[in-house]
Amino acid sequence: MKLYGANGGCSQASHIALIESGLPFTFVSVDRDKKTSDGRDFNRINPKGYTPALELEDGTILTESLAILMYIAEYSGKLLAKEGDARWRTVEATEFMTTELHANFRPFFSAGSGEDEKNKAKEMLARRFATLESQLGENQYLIGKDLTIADAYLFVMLSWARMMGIDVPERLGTYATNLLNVPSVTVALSAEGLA
Ligand SMILES: N[C@@H](CCC(=O)N[C@@H](CS)C(=O)NCC(=O)O)C(=O)O
Repeated sequence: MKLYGANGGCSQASHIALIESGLPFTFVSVDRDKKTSDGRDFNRINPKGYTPALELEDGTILTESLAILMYIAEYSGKLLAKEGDARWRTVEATEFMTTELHANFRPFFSAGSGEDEKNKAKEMLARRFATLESQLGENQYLIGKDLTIADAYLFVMLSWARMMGIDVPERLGTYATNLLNVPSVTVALSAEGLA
């Protein structure tokens, strides 16, 4: 498999998940001009134009973070409980992050956004992070005792918050710092030139 991703982008969650899964894959980075690190036009690979995109063994392309993360989990048997409450809580939390959390970072990545828009987004992010903090409680990982696809995504969202100078609840800050010691996270950051 091949993962197309942007260094430090939301695709990093899929990158961490792939490393953690142990499935064989190569990482191809995509720059702002939609050129891949091996010199191709990414828009021809994924006409949606955004990362992540996962090239499967049959050459087809799977897009959308939630689908990619679940695919990785399904094929590796890791990062997502096979059944029961933990499975659905993981999917619920990951969807919450790919939509409700991610969307509120958009003003910080868009050159045309004003302070008012950014402040509204900050307020919403604070509410979203508070929800996740209460879900985390005193636990090491968001759901259950093992790392899941939800943790991979939350790590990226917390990195973005740190990069944009957005405050996060203390327990989430500690959680993100602890995740920096997880080998799959370290390897992904290093491969993306962010170690
Ligand atoms: N719905 C997509 C959104 C992916 C997305 O927003 N990717 C961003 C990077 S975090 C991107 O590639 N943006 C560049 C663009 O849209 O041109 C998903 O959940 O995977």
